Amino acid sequence: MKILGTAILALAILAGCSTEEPRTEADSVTVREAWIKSVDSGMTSAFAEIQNTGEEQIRVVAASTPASSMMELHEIVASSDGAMVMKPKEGGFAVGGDETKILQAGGDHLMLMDVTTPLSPGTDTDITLTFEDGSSSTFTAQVREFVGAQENYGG
Ligand SMILES: [Cu+2]
Repeated sequence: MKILGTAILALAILAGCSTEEPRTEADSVTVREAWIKSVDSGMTSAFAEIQNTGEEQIRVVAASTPASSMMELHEIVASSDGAMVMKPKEGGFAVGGDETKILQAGGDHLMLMDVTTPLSPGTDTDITLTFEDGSSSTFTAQVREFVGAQENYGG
């Protein structure tokens, strides 16, 4: 048992000294300016700046928050009758190496589909983004009052 313990310790030291740590997509991501439109229930949108500090493209494939039972990644497109509607973005949000993707009103955004806890201005809540490689990153988003353009929900 003594010998086995020593072997495991040696392996642990070797692993710790490695300079080739596998880098996940989450390791490359910094999220800034995250906020959510205040709402008591139903649907609302969240926005943020997703910076990719790595050289490889990353891709956000899912999002979640304790404040909503379901979350989607949305884009805004023109429907057949010319109205701007939002819908789930196929393939999620790709962010190129050394690029920043800005999620903002009128463009790509995170959608809370079923708010279960009232989101009041001045409070904040966590949002977790999951990336294509399975890694994830959690950040805090401020809840703010927003009286700008309201998106239509298509479908
Ligand atoms: Cu939406």
